[in-house]
Amino acid sequence: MTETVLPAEILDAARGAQSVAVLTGARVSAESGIPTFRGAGGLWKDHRPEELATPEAFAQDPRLVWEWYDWRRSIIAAANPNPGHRALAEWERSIPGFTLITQNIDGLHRLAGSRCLVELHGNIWRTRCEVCGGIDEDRRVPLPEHPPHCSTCRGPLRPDVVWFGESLDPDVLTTATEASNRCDLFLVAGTSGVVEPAASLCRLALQSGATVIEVNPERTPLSAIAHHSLAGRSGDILPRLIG
Ligand code: BJW
Ligand code: ZN
Repeated sequence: MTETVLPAEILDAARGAQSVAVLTGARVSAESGIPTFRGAGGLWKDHRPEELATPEAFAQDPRLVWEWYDWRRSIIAAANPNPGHRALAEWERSIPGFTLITQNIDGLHRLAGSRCLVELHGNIWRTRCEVCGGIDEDRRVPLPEHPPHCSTCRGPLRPDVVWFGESLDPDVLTTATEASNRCDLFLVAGTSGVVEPAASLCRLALQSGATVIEVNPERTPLSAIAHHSLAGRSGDILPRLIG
């Protein structure tokens, strides 16, 4: 495979940054074998992910939605962080101000060693009770029932993730917004840049004067506003950009 040559100007911007915010999306984890939301291989039993990741789908058929999440949990449980995840974890250790904002719910960034991490859309290993609101970590694969039930009040549990039409946790969004506003370099990798409010973090960083670098083999709505678009796979480009 031919490697994209990384221009010196971009390498200097990445290596000279003092305050960095990174936004990652599904494709950073796809290189660990995790199916993505959009594009090839996204279907599960003829269902489109966008139709399952909604409160309406869960209200209508909680068993179906839980079966989908259980299937994804089984894939994620067997997956390992890839060079893209590891490069970002290493970068965090060498930069004074670093925040990794991820749309991914799989926990692979933490497994790779990232600590200054904001999980915008929640985490697939947490459950939330529909009755008492209690949040718990539950790593059982498969789960014994669909839906599983709360150990405190026996109410039905849902995955502690953010579905379409639901608000993001305000504290999580504030942390992500502040990091995007104060960084001097904003790197966006492996996301289609169509889901809000995640995509707007990139615009915020731009308005605050940050240099924006995108890593994606395809063009996205963010390509037009980024200062630099690197066409390639995150597992290939990130280790060379940062290393
Ligand atoms: C590679 C590669 C390689 C290939 N290396 N790259 C403003 C305008 C219009 C609509 C809205 C708006 N504000 C809010 C909305 C509504 C909605 C929204 O954004 N809709 C759009 C689709 C239009 N947003 C919401 O509902 C959000 N809530 C909210 O804002 O509340 C207030 C509100 C509500 C309603 C109206 C107004 C305000 C919540 C969004 C929650 C998203 N949740 C999900 C599911 C999480 C749980 C789960 O996973 O089960 O999050 S949806 C799904 O999309 C998931 C992902 O995190 C997210 C983003 O996907 P991502 O990461 O971009 O993945 P892909 O697959 O789409 O893209 C991969 C990319 O990688 C591609 O570009 C490839 O080219 C590239 N690639 N190989 C690097 N090797
Ligand atoms: Zn409960």
